[in-house]
Amino acid sequence: MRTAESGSHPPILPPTDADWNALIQNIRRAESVVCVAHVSPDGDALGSAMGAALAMRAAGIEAVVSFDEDPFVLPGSLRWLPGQELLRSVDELVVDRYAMVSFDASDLARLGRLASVGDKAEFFGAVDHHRSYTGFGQVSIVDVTAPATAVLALELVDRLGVDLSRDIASCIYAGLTTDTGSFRFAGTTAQTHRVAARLHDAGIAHDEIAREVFDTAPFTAVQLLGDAIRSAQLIPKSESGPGIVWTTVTKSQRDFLGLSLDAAEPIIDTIRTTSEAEVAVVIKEGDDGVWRVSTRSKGLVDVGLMCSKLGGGGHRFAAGFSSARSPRDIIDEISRALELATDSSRS
Ligand SMILES: [Mn+2]
Repeated sequence: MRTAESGSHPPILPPTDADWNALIQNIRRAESVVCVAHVSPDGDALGSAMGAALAMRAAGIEAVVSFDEDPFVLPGSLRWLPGQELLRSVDELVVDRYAMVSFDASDLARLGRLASVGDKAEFFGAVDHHRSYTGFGQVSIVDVTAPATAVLALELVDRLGVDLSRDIASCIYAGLTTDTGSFRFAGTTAQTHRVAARLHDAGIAHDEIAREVFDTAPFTAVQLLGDAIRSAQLIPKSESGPGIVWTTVTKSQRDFLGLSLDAAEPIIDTIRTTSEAEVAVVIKEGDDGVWRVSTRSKGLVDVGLMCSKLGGGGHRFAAGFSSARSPRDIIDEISRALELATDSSRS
């Protein structure tokens, strides 16, 4: 039973000027800065890290970008990102004295092997917007109201006193458009659109970015989506729980089509359109045989809270966790967790 400590996270306060000054000071003082995205990096993690590193370079600060992935390749939807000459794999990082700043990672486990690189850094800062952020940074720039870490990365660019170049703006926009689902998710505000307007003014090609990030996939990925849709199941809404639509993507299905795990990432966007379901779940088998569980909520259920109870994390509307159990067991576990959530929201 894991219900007792539910919701006991202390509130995370938005960053103060003192926090920002501490971050900037440590970045400027460093011999070099390693900007880090979380494992299985998405547009927000990589766009933020890349945009920040490009800005640091423009400010005359030595900076590189890293994330822990083997093989060390960008997800297909992000291969257009500017600044890729700054990328270094964990093994390629040859730095003696350095500062490290993580972007969009809520806890150290999300950094993979780079967590220990952070331990040895002279300074370890964190920029994030997850409510589940654990406070691991010496300086934490964490705003849980920010729709994307990229918004905070843009403030970092400004506070470095760097002009917003088209390349930097494109990286920031990658993060913004990813985490807002093209400005459709609830976290999008008038301020989000003002940020987007600034990025437009900096010369980004928003239509090309949208096509790369959301609307481009090889035919094999379309076939994988077809497989996932065909095997999707609906657990109807009941007294005790919300409607859940779920499906699985096995390693053998991917292997047959020659696809890596990130090719399965967009499947949930189609599955979650099911009108009878409040919650959508896609259970994807990694190359290591461990299942990566992605969840989405339409708003009644806080899947971020649910996933953090199941060992993962995320936001109210989008969250995930990993599990070595079978998909059937995983979906049972989720159903039970949602029943509990429904009970407690009534009481
Ligand atoms: Mn994010």
